[in-house]
Amino acid sequence: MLKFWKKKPTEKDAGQPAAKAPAADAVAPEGDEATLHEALAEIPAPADTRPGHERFVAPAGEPAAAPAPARRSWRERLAGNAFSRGLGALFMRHPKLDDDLLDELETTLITADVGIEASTELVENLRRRMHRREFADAQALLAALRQALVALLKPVEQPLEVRGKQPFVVLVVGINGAGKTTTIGKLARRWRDERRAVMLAAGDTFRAAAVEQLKTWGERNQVPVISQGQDADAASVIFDALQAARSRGTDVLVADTAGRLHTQGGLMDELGKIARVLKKLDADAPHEVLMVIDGTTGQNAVSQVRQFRQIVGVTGLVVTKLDGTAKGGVVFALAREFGLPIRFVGLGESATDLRVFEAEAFVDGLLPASLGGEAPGHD
Ligand SMILES: Nc1nc2c(ncn2[C@@H]2O[C@H](COP(=O)(O)OP(=O)(O)O)[C@@H](O)[C@H]2O)c(=O)[nH]1
Ligand SMILES: [Mg+2]
Repeated sequence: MLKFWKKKPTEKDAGQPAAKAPAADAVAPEGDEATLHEALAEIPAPADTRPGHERFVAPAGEPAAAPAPARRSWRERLAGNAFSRGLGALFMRHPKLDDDLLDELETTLITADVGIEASTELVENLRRRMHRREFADAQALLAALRQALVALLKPVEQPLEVRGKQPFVVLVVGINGAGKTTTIGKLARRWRDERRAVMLAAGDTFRAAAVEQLKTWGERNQVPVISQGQDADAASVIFDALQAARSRGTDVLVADTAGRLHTQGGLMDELGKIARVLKKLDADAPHEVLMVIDGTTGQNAVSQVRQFRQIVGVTGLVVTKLDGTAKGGVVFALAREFGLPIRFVGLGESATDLRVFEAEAFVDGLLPASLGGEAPGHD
């Protein structure tokens, strides 16, 4: 039944040499270290050119009055997704209810990154029900699949409430290129639109471009950005930012971090240090450790989360790049494996393309329109 699995290329996992931990003082967790290094090695080394330290604070002006463009629906955003294409084609090709259909369904789910265990579980459950003649036709089977997929995701549909602490500190982590800085920009826009006082901390000091990128988001949204330029100590930038946020009565502080190992110590060291210095000012900070995952990374996403959880206690996930041709199934694999709240999903590159995760809207966006049914209210 799983014969196809062996044929599936593991595009992202194969053939990458493991990166070496550069610093002797890096405290690497035993065992799984290589996996993290592999994940990190996938990311090309950034070109950093601009040393120098400066401090930049964008003016905390009035909220921008630009009208929000009409938001596209989840289904429009998720259109072209391998998941929906696969299922649409499958039921077109094979409308008859039989074991072959279920075998192919399993193939489709695994190909869409749902993960072997979750796919097998889902399909075997449907198979039992089919043999009990619970389904009159393929449509009924699809309805049951929809229900099962929603049930998998419901427990992780837990929105992030940035209340109860002032400032509420969100530490954003994840590998390079996952979409951290972009997500922070989108979050700044969202929370500012909710009339919260937001501040950003440019904690990815490894790359000059990363600091500039965050400043651009800050300027665009009139949100202050605390930075000390490239090569500054990330923990000191974030500590500084928390002090500034406290003195200015900021509601939410969002801190960016570097996504890879660098020469002055390991990623683990750096994240651990950031968490420690924050606790000097607020014993409960960070109040959310938000891990950003590129939704096109496939099953590698699962090992990334495992690694980051060991380094720093991840409390919520954001899955980006689910628009376009992403497979989307990794959301199910993550939900099943970790049960960590999925706070947001990225459905595009612009400021309003970050949605609070909704299990039903997501599943209906993935399923072919004729089968999933566009429930009203999924905007
Ligand atoms: N299509 C799409 N692209 C995204 C999304 N989120 C981020 N990106 C893009 O992914 C690339 C890397 O993002 P960036 O925020 O710099 O990643 P970082 O290294 O983790 O900070 C950029 O080109 C972003 O525009 C998303 O939800 N959809
Ligand atoms: Mg970045």
